[in-house]
Amino acid sequence: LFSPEDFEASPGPLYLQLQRLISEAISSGRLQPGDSLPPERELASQTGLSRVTVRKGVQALVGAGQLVQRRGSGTFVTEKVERLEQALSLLTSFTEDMARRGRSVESRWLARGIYAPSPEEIMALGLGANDQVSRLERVRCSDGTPLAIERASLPLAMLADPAQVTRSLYETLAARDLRPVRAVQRLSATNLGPVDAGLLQVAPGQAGLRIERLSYLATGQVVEFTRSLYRGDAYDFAVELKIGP
Ligand code: 16G
Repeated sequence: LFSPEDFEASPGPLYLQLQRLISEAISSGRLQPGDSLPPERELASQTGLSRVTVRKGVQALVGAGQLVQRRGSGTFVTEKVERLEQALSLLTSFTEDMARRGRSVESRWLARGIYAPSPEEIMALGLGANDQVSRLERVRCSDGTPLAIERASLPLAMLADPAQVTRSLYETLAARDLRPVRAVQRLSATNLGPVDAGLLQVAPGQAGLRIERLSYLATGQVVEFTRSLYRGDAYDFAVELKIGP
């Protein structure tokens, strides 16, 4: 990809030069979205730079969102995601939304179990002092791209055994006539912190949408309290408005 001569002529700190060279290779198309970067050790021997300098240059590009690092598999040129238009007025599940688009669904589990509720969960779900909650935390991916982190909490009356949810929460609930029929959703903007950005494979600080959903049965009982972080670069939310009274 590079040679020591690329560095001899140019002024400035070496890691910045490497950062600029990789950036130029991306904008010229020599490195394509999704391409892997040679391993650190190989870049160091190609360029004659130390591994520490290579790491610094690569990290700067990871921080800027031009490269992504996947644990165990290496460093890649960031892929642009196709934006999805999502209707805000329909009470659908992630699985249904993706199926309607003919896209696959993959979920990476972060947590699935029964826990003592946090004060926020107690408030949202109207729990008593000794109640517990079922928690489902997943990175929701489609066609291999992580799109959202979802943290769903349900009273045990709605989901006594969280291990029953293997694919779709709404499918599991529907099988027991507990599918929500109404929900209140709140949206707000956020900059993704390093951990969440890592899970979504984007640069830390990138824009995200925080969505909170409280969903209910026809009886008024709360079914789920879900806090999600959606990638800001992957979604357009759309809603139809009607003239007021
Ligand atoms: C949606 C819902 C989430 C629900 C999930 C169930 C939003 C913001 N969130 O992603 O509240 O828990 O679907 O999906 O729309 P599943 O049935 O595929 O597990």
